[in-house]
Amino acid sequence: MRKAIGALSGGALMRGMARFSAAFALGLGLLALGAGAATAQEMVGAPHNWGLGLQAAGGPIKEAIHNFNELVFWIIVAITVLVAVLICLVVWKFRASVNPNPSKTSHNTMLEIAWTVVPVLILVVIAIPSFRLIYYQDRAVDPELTINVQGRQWYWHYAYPDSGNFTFDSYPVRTEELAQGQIRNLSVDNPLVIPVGANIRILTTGQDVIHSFFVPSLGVQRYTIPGRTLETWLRADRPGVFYGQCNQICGVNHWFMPIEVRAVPREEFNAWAEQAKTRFAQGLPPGPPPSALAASAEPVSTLLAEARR
Ligand SMILES: [Cu+2]
Repeated sequence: MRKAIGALSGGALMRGMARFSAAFALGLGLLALGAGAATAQEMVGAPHNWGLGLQAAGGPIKEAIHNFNELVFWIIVAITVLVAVLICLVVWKFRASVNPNPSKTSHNTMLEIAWTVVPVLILVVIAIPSFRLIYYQDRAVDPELTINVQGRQWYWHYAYPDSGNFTFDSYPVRTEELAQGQIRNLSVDNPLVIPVGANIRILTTGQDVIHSFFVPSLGVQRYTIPGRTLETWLRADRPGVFYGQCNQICGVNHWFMPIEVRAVPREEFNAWAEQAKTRFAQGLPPGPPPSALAASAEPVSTLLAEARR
């Protein structure tokens, strides 16, 4: 009888395990499917509630920033742990009850050399990748396209000298006019449209005061200074929408300068640039890229004309 029960429970166990592994395999399959869908989906580079750490990377510069951030983070953790352990050790080992006569030591040459040299070495370890990152961000290597970005009180002015030399202004969408999928104080009427995978040179200037072109998820930040042209570059490695803001206090409507970058497939970019060129000749704003229209059913804000008044 006991044998029969054993065989029965053994069989049940085998069946249970088979069921579990089937469910596990199904779960893995679904996960893989989900991941596939996620990569095919548009990325949204924006802050989110309860977010910790840096925004996700939409391109190579931000990935380099992530790597550098991780290095510095673990160095900070190691130093903090070391100092905390040393403090605890000293408090415990040299407490008054077991150490009634305190030491009168005031110098220790070897120790002093060590606590000078070790921090210098740590700074060198941080400085090398830090400078490498600065120079990586500084210049575009073989850019396919140049976009001029001008900060103005209080909106952005973009020019595409390589794609038909059209220009347009970019203003935030009002809260009451937000379409589905748009973000308050971040979505704009005329986004900066770029082709996915292209190295894009960004040249910044300021018209009136110092502004700053800042898109965290693409790892871009450059001041826009009147009378001066600064260079940087960006690349989006997947389609998506990447938000930023002017991050230089530039006056009373500083908040009114969000940035929206839309990365679209190259053919779509070419079609959009062609359309923008034609519309520019007619005195019209460029209009959104087709994928942005598909994402929101409602027409794009008409804020531009109103904001100019
Ligand atoms: Cu500004």
